[in-house]
Amino acid sequence: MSDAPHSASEFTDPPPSPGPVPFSGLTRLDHVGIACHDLDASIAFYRSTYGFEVAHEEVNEEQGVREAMLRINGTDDGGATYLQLLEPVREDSPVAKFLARNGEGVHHLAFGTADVARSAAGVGEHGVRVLDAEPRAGTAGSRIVFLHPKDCGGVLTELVQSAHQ
Ligand code: CMX
Ligand code: CO
Repeated sequence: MSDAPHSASEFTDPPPSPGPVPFSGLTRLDHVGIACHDLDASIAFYRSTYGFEVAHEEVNEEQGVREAMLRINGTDDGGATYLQLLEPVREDSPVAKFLARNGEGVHHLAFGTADVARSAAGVGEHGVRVLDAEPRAGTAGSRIVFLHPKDCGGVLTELVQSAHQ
C-alpha cells in the first residue's frame, strides 16, 4: 500500500463504469429471512431484546412455513426495518432442510420490486437461476420469486412485490 496522501479527486471522482447498468427493477432491501425452530420463542427474543413488533403472522402452506414479519421503526422518516422469522411446518420444506443442515440463522435476503416477474426475467438474463417460473404467493398477499443461492454468492435471494402498490 502506498504512503502517498490521497488526492481529493480520489474521493470525488466516480469509479470507472464496468458497463451498462442492468435492469433489475429493485427498489430496496425488503426483509431478511431467519430460520428458527420455535417461532414464538424467536418473536419473544426480538420483541424483548430490541423492541420489534409483529406486523403480520401467517402460515404459508406452499412454502411450508409458519412465519412472522417483525418490524422496527426507529426513524422519523417513516423507514422501517423488517425481519421475517420462519418456522417449518413440514419436514420436507426448504426451511426444515436448512435447519437440519445449519441450525438457526439467516436464511435469505429479500429485495423489493414493483414488478417481480419483470425483475426476475432481467436477473435471469445474467445467468442467475430463477427458481420459480411464475411468481408465488408470499407474505400478506405479496408475490415472490427465489433465485438460486449458488448463483448469488451463496445468498438465497428473494424478489418480492408488495400487495400494496
Ligand atoms: N442459503 C444459502 N445456501 C443454501 C441455502 C440457503 N438458504 N439453502 C441451501 N443452500 C445451499 C446448500 O448449502 C447446498 O450447498 P452445497 O451443495 O455446497 O452443500 C446447496 O444449496 C443445496 O442445498 P440443499 O440442502 O440440497 O437444498 P436444495 O437444493 O434441495 O434446495 C433451494 C435449496 C435454495 C433450491 C431451496 O431451499 C429453495 O427452493 N428455496 C426457495 C424457497 C424457500 O426457501 N422458501 C422459504 C421462505 C419463504 C418466504 O420467504 O416467504
Ligand atoms: Co422472505
